[in-house]
Amino acid sequence: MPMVLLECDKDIPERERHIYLKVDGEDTRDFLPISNAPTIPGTLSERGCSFCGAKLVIGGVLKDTIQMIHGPIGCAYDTWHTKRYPTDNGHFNLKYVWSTDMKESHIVFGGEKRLEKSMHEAFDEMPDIKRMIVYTTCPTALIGDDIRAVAKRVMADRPDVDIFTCECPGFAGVSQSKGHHVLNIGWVNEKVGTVEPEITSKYTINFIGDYNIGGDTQLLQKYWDKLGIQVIAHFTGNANYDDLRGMHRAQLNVVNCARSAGYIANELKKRYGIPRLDIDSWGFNYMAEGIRKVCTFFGIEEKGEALIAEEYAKWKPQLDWYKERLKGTKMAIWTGGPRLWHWTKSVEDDLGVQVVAMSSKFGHQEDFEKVIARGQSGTYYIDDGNELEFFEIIGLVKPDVIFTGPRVGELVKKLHIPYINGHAYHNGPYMGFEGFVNLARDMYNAVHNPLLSLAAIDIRGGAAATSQEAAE
Ligand code: CFM
Repeated sequence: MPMVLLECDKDIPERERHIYLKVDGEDTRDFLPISNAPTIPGTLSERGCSFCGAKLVIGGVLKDTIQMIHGPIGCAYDTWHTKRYPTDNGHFNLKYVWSTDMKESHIVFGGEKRLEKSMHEAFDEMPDIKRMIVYTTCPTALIGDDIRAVAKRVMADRPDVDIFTCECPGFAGVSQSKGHHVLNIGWVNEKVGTVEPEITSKYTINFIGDYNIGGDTQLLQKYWDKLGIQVIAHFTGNANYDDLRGMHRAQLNVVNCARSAGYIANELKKRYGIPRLDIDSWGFNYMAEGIRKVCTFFGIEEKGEALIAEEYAKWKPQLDWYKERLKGTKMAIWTGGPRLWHWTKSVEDDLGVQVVAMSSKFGHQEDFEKVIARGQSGTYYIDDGNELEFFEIIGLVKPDVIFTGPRVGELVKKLHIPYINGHAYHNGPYMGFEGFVNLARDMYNAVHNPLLSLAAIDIRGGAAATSQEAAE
């Protein structure tokens, strides 16, 4: 019985088709969980909305761009600075967000005038910033505000500005995954090819699907610099708007997050003939393999080997120190989707950690194919999990640490199980060699920190004094 109906799901038996327990000797192709499908009524999903997938995940990362959210104030606030993607210009993107703050009267009478006014106001207030992305949200899409027409008018009034419009309201798809798609395709349709980048190296790439979480992009940039490879555009970590307009000039697209940005890599291949090379940037084995693949493409293998040797000499002893102490740790990963397949084998190979349960909010079939192929038997693979299922799974597999977001993290804290922010990291970067040592350190600190077990002590009635004495 590879598909699992949990006790808590007995009233929503459809959930059985979304939860898989890998068993030895089965042909897993017969048992892929259903995914990228509408959330089942009765389950309290922790998915995000499509607008969030476009704004929070991809567009909002840009470091020189006004993010104008045409909608009620909550749409702006809830997709602002909740992720940590720093920039080298003082974190402009984390400091500011703009909203048209739609109220009932604008919904009734239309919000285009208000949007136009807000756009001018934003450019006036930030005279150094000349780039903007405008997003529709559910209400402004429903009333039919034409944000493209407004953007055209503003660009006609201000010839030095460039504006991209993203029409992806929250309801556009079953999850945030739809927002990735809309932004990818919109960008390649409208903006790629409109700026000619300056070429400074014989070897050029776009690095796609890396959002500089905790400084990932900046760490990997050191590797590209050492290899003499020019990154024309980072899609979109620490990136300028105009860098991304020059993506058509790269010789190779190197893709990390295939889920959120495989679309643009595929389009660049179709339209401009740029090959796509997928790599994993988390973990020693994977990072080395990724560097080797990129270097082989350009015929600079020796440079790659020298970089890998240098990084191993510097960081491998530290990794091994943690491996010695983390071996056998049981980990759960409950994030969006791709990090499941990026991480499950890398923590196993590099740190001796066993991943016992994985839940994906919005992964597609191809993500489950990858994660189940790379994951272990005896592990649960869940699509679009809900909180009750998480609690039940915890009881079944007893993880020592859970990589997830702050919302579910708060829940597991109540069970006195340590959680690590699997989206924004605790103390990143986590990519690359140095980054994976950081991940190991955070995991070690979480698993060995006595605070959570101390928090489990009921201090009413003098128990605190007793435990204090016991500790002495
Ligand atoms: Fe790609 Fe991402 Fe992820 Fe993702 Fe996300 Fe994310 Fe994620 Mo949170 S782009 S799909 S939509 S690797 S925000 S930086 S961590 S759920 S697994």
